[in-house]
Parts: sequence; structure tokens; C-alpha cells
Amino acid sequence: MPATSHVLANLPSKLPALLLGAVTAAALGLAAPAQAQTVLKLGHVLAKGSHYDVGAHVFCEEIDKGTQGRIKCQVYPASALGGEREEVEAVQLGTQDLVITSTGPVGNFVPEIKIVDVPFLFRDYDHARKVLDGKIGQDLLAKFPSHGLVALAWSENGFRHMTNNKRPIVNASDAAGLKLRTMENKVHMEGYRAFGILPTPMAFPEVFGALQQGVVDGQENPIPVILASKFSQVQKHLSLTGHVYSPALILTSPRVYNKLSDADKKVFADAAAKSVAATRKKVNDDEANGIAQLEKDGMQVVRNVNSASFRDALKGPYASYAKEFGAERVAAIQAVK
Ligand code: EAX
Repeated sequence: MPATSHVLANLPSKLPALLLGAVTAAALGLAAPAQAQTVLKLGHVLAKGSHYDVGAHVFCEEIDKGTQGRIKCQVYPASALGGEREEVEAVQLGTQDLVITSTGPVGNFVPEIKIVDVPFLFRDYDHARKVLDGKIGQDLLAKFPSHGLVALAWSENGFRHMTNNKRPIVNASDAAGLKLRTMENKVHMEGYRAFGILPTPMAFPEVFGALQQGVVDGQENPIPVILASKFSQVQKHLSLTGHVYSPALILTSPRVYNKLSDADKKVFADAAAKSVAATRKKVNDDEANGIAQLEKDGMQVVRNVNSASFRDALKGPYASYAKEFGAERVAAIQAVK
């Protein structure tokens, strides 16, 4: 007797009927309801393989795993869904589900976080990460829901440096007169004007073309962005000014977040933490190896920037930042050890 019929003949009496029922249902296309699946759209403006892209893929892998495939996300890199301001607006409207963005344009949506964009506010990466992961940073994330956004975590863009096609920048006075593309960020622009720069706010997707055509003389961005965006192809001078630490954020829409169970909210939080760790590791790697790579690609690098000349130039803007954000809040961030 073939094994199968032997097995069937020995099944408990009612099982053959159940099997028959399942086979019939399947045959009639009444298969058990497939698990409902959601595929979220996650956008960012940087190239594949960049520090944002590494973090985006880790996030999507983690929520897929953590929800047993019920919730997945699709990464849209390289400004496929628009510039950062557009993407943040789309997440706020609910037409995009998630974005990894620098804080650049975000102060226009959540004014309370503009303080983190103050030039020379953070001493180094360790200081910035401690502030953002600590009470000060977490309290700022709690401001987002009242502005129609949910901030899952602080991620990282990096310390910003100046590039241009006119001349090496050693002192702040060397930057004077340069037309530099900036983010759409008033805190940055106020500081850069004090260096004598002519700030030209522009969405990131337009930057490479503007540099190539000479619409602007230069721009400023972290090493990971300069590397990923291949700015060495259109910029001659890199000066390690480190004039601003640029945080990033993982934002989602309340339309997505408020539908999640508590368990899935925890999955999102854990996925965001792993995403940030991956992004920060990529930033560390790019900081360690990127400058040599950019020199190899032909950029002339000024390492001995006179940082004091830039800080001294900021006396005016700092008075205005203290007035806008509260001198005690600026001091509290600087005091974190
Ligand atoms: O967020 O716009 C910028 O210069 C940002 O640093 C870049 O898009 C990465």
C-alpha cells in the first residue's frame, strides 16, 4: 500500500474531511486570507550606499523582520521623492510615509528644533550624539506631533565643511564674498552672513548642477555627503571648517504611526535605533577615510583652518541666537559632557 494512502488510512477519523474541505476551498480560490501586508514609502535625498541609505535599508529590514512581514518599506534614494523640504511636507500631509532628512529645512515645520543648527554649538561627534540621545534631544523629538509629524529618532548627517571653486579657505575672511549654496535654514544663513558669505538657499537635488554651471561658487556639507554626491567632480577646494554639526531625523507620518499597535510602535523604535547606529558607523567610516579619497579625486584640502576666526565672527549672531532660543538653553547644550 503506497505510503500516502497508508498515512491517510491511519489519520484520526475526521481529518480526511478537514483536508478535503481545505483542498476544496483552495480549489475554489477560497484559500485562507493572506496576511494583510503594508508597504511604506521611505525617501531620502542622498545616493545609494550613502550614510542615509545604509540607515534606510537597516530600518526597512528591521520592521519587516519585527512585524513578520506584515509591514515592509521601500527605499526611494537620491531625491526620487523630491528635496528634503518637499519630503518632510509630504510626510506631514501623509502622502509619503517616512523620510530620513537633515534638520536643514525641518525648522520651518518644527521651530523648536532650530537651536540644534547653531554654528559651533557641538564640540564633536561624541558631544552631539550625547545631547541628541539624552534628555535635551529626546525632549525636542516630543515637539514633533503637535506639528503633524512623528520623529522616531535623531539620526546623523555630520559636521559640515566648505567647498568652493575660487580659493582655499583658511580664515573666515577667505570665505567673504563667496556665493555659497546653503540649506533652506535661517539659522545657518545668519551665521554664514557674519563670515561675509553670500548665502544662496537651494534644495539639495539642484546643488550638483548649480556647482557645475557656476551658479554658486561653493557649498557646505559633511564629508559623507561630499563623497556620496561626488562633489569632487565639480569642486576644487575643501576646507575642514566643521562650522556646523548637522543632525538628521527619521520622521514618519501620524497617519502611519497612529495606526500601529503598541507592539509595532516598539518595532519601529527599535528599527530606528538600529538604523541610526548603522548611519553613525558609516559617518565614522567616511570621516576616517573620506578626506584621503577626496584628495585622491583631485580636491585640494585645507586642514589647518583658523577656526577661531570663524567663531569670533559669530559674536553678533550668537547674541541673536541667545535671544531667539534662550541663552540658558544654548549653554545647557554646550555644558553636556
Ligand atoms: O541631508 O541639503 C543638504 O545640504 C543636506 O546636508 C543634504 O541634503 C543631506
